[in-house]
Amino acid sequence: MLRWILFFLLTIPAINLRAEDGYRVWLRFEKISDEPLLKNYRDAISCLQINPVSATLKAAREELTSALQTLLDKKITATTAIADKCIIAGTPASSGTIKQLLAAHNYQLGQDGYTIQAITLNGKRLTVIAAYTDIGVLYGSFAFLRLLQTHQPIAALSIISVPKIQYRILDHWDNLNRSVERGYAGISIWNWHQLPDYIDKRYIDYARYNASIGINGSVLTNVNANSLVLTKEYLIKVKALADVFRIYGIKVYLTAKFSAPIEIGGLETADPLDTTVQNWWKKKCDEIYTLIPDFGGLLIKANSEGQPGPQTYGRTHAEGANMFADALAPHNGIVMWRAFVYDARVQKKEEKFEEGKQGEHSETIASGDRFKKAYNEFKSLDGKFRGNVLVQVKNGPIDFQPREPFSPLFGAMPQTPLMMEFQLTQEYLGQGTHLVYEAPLFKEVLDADTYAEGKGSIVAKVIDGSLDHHSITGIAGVANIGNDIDWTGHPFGQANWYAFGRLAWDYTLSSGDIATEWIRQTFTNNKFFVESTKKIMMASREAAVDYMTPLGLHHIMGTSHHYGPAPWIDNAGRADWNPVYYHRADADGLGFNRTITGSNALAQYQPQAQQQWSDSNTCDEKFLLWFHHVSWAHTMKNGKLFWDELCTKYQQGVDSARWMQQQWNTSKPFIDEEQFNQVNMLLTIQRKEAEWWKNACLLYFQTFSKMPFPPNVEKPAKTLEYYKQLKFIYAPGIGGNL
Ligand code: BDP
Repeated sequence: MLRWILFFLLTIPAINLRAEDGYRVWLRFEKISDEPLLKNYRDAISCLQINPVSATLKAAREELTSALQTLLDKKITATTAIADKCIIAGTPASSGTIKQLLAAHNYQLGQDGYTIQAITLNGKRLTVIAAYTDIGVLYGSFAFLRLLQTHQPIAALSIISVPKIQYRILDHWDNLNRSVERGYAGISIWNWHQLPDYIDKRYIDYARYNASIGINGSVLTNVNANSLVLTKEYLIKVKALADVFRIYGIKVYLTAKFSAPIEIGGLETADPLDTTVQNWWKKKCDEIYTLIPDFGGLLIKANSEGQPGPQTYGRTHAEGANMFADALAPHNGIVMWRAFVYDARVQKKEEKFEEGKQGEHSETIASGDRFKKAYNEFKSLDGKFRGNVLVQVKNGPIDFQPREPFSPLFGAMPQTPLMMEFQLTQEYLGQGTHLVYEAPLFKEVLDADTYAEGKGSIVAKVIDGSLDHHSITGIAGVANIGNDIDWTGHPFGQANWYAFGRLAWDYTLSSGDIATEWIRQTFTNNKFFVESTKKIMMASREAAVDYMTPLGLHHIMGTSHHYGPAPWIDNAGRADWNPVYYHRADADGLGFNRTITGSNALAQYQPQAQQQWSDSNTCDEKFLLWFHHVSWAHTMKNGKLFWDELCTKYQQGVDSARWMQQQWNTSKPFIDEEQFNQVNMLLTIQRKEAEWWKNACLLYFQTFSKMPFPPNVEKPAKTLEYYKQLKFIYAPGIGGNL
């Protein structure tokens, strides 16, 4: 009997007992499935020489050793001597060979860059991963593993890679009670209660994953800040995280609440020009740096959505930011000062704006368009910020909508380093359940031409400092990470995290190539699967725009939780929280007139940039309703009536969502069943919600257009009243601070 059991156990094929749960994200390092390629890699790699003189180099060694072992299914020996077929990784300080090599070639690698070279030295075939810094070596090691995981040839490698942007940061909107504002993947991964003594393995994996895509900073807390994080009790916890992240080149940052000197410092004011306040922040920063010598700096949301700020004391954003800058400068810390502003003072004008008539170009209207707020408040402050301040600007003028024109600030503050803020978490893109690949959205903005210094002054060149010769540069992504087993809730949310890191490193990479890389590492290198999944990803953002907000519609989702369509809402707390404020549907037509006959927000752009949008007949139709109130009978470029085109776009969005699911169904044989099913269920939700968006929006807009649906558009399943009465009081994503 025992013999039979043994026989049975030994002969059953290796079964993957643990289903793929997504925890390992794109760093799975499964055995190379392509036999000839596996042989080829095995022939080329047999040992690893890396002198672990620092914790970071030790991490690089561990990463390479364990990944190579599983990828190649072969023991890789660590050597101190240089042998044939060795990978040699290190810096001039850790390796004599690398010192010679770098000296001979004079590679320009900067602080974070690396080179990977396949060379022959004294008759030995070697793969060299070299950098001037330890973190560069770690980045190079991950890049090399990426090549293997994506089945690339390695025999003739000659790569030099240097990041284009210096600060590549994830912003967590995580609260101290572990709720996550706009988070759809569980609660916060920071377990403040257990810190500092309990170091969750997830902290290490978080750092590894980020390092593998070049992210080098993490803002741990919500922009709607809680002063408590700046108390000693919490700073000790922050230090514990910093100690873990440091090894992987990740600096920690915190959000600072402007009123902290009052709330936790016992002062009576937080006025930035008051010396007691200034001294309080200086002491606070000294305290932070005593605990965390490489602390990154502070991110501040001020005078926006109820947050206190310098304007509370009659001071400017620059005066506020500079107070922090002065406190951080002795420690080489930076200030990230957000330009996402619309404060209470401005609100009164907005109320007047509601009373004003469209087309009446008065000062009230001019200042009432929320589109114009950031520019109006910041433009005049250009050149007034200290050298260690970055002004962090959201990609668009309103708020992370499925499609926005680029923020006009990007072409307007040449003397100030501007930092890009993207949102990875899908607050306005189907939240936790829609597959929306965001790289095309990021690229669309980065590639947009501001014309600030003539043609070719693209947003990316503003951000990377090359346009205006800035030496500090940054880009931030609002994280989509939570404590769900797969980190992002939706398995494809990981692609947005990945793409953000890759583009922060090199914005010239294409969305398609990044998708391909990610799919190969995350799922499989199977050609059919890769191509088919890439098609889904590449179509997904446009699909979401079409079924939610086509032709330049924006901000028409449910109030507060921002879930689902609610273009009819007109009773939210302030004018510019209401969808009706943004779409302006009436008997004549639809859209927000931001031309000279309306709010004239267009004037915030350079003349050449304005031109592409200023005339409703020539305007790029993707942005039509951002800038024009067009009549229902307006003739589109394809000759259709605007109303018919609007209906058709919504229908196309629904059709695309259906197509995405059909396409996904063809991939069933190629991946883990559980993962296949998981995505399939999510695609069902996405399809249903796409239909819901189309039906609700078209029925509502039809009450103004009074026109029939064109024949190609499916009749809505329910009545407008039905859609209007839907309530979602427990929709996810609303943080504890709201
Ligand atoms: C909006 C979010 C809100 C954030 C705010 C911000 O709805 O939760 O606090 O942006 O960026 O998109 O400050």
